[in-house]
Amino acid sequence: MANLIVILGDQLSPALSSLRLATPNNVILMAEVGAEASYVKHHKHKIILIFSAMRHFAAVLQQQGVQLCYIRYGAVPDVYSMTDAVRYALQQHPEIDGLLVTQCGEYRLQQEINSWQQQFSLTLQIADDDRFICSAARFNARVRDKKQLRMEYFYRDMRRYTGLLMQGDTPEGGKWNYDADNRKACPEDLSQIPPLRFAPDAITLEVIALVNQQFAGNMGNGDNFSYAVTGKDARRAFLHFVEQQLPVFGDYQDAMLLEQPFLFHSICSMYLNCGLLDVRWMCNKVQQAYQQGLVPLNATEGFIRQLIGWREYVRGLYWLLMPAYKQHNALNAERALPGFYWHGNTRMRCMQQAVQHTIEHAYSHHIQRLMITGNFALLAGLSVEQVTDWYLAVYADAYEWVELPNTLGMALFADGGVLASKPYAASGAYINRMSNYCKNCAYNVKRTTETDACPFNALYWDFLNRNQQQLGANPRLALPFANWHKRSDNDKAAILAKAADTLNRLEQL
Ligand code: DLZ
Ligand code: SF4
Repeated sequence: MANLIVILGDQLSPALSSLRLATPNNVILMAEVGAEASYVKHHKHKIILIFSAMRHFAAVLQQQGVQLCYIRYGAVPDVYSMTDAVRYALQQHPEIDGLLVTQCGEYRLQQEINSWQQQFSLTLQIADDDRFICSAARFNARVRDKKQLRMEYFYRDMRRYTGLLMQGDTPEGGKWNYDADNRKACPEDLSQIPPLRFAPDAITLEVIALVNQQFAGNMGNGDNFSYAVTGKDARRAFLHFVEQQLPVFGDYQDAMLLEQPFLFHSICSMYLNCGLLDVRWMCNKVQQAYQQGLVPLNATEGFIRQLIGWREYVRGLYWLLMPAYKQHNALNAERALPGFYWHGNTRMRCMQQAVQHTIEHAYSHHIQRLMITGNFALLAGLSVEQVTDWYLAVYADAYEWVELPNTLGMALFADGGVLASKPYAASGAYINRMSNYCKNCAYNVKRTTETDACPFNALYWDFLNRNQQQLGANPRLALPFANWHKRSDNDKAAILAKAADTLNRLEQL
């Protein structure tokens, strides 16, 4: 059988399941297409990363002598979508009598792929994406019949399944989870150890020029792109993280410091999610570093948990619950996304920093995403659709399988508690504890109703008050609700008035 094997922009792994099935008469199709580059307004660095990594990956395939059909952005006039690209490739290769694709990471595009069988009257084979450790069948069997799908038990199962950080049946060090040791605020004089960056080569420079021109209005400046675009460089970046940053990463993984966008974070999610890194290889490297005494257990366990626990868990949930999952809006959040999510011009220092880092790097770390931009969106009741589209667009590591559960479920609680047992709502006090932003802010984090009061404070109480019906019975919110009810009527009225005023003036914050 002569298959057309379609490799997508986030499937850049030499051991991809569809490539393992390739035979010499197969043709491989890769395409930079308008539809995928613009279904949300992607950050320039995200497009550059994907296009440049695709071109580097294609160059290696070509060296290996495979038959390759590579469509560069704008090179073939009638090709706008992946479907158009397949039609074009079939015209060029009439000998093709089958289509082969590794399962895609987004429901939207998978639906388009599923239509190809009928559209082109060819057999279509979808190969499992076994770059993930937990198959859909395994995930569904694990969570079936459980009323509440919680990560912790899934994670323990994955530890046993992979044998990572296990001594026989017991977890390394006696505990499954060392998160309690991972929440330290950063001393202000602690300097980040920056991740490894790479000067763009000729291929990347060409892509930068293309993206600067064709996507001029998108977020970011292509000229300061310096991420890895090959598997080899991505592995170098990750080993640098393991040796230099990981020993400190655990302690300060939730901390935020002014003008230090990366602290000790690996930023390797963008490489892993487009296929340049392999999750099993990464976990083994981290475990080896621990066994050699180079990295403490809290950092090792915390990192491995993100990879084999959280990452696999959100992916399983996404495929289990789509397409209905995307429609959830449990807290009826409909307010328009304020402009500062795109330009970063706001006097709220925390927000300004999180958005500025995003504009500069198509990256901000998990606490900036969850507790600053996500928390603000939750408290202000910003439109679930607009917020999820924003996250999908602006982060270089964002594909819907990972972005949607993290945003809609974790940050916005729009799934009503499928993913998280309580909303991650916090006032300015949390941000003040975990960062030095508040000291450098025009607003006063200790105040709630005064002119210079931190906007997060009144919005926090307003959030609880307006969602009492949905959240009032949640045992994990009993204390905050009790604190709200203890307040005098006058206090409550003043706070709610301040919140209403804040919500009316979002663009001026
Ligand atoms: C995100 C993205 C972008 C920007 N461009 C392309 C592209 O031109 N060609 C392609 O094959 N894939 C691209 N992608 C990734 C897809 O949109 C989609 O997010 C993933 O394939 C989902 O698994
Ligand atoms: Fe953010 Fe409020 Fe702190 Fe300013 S005072 S940085 S707005 S939490």
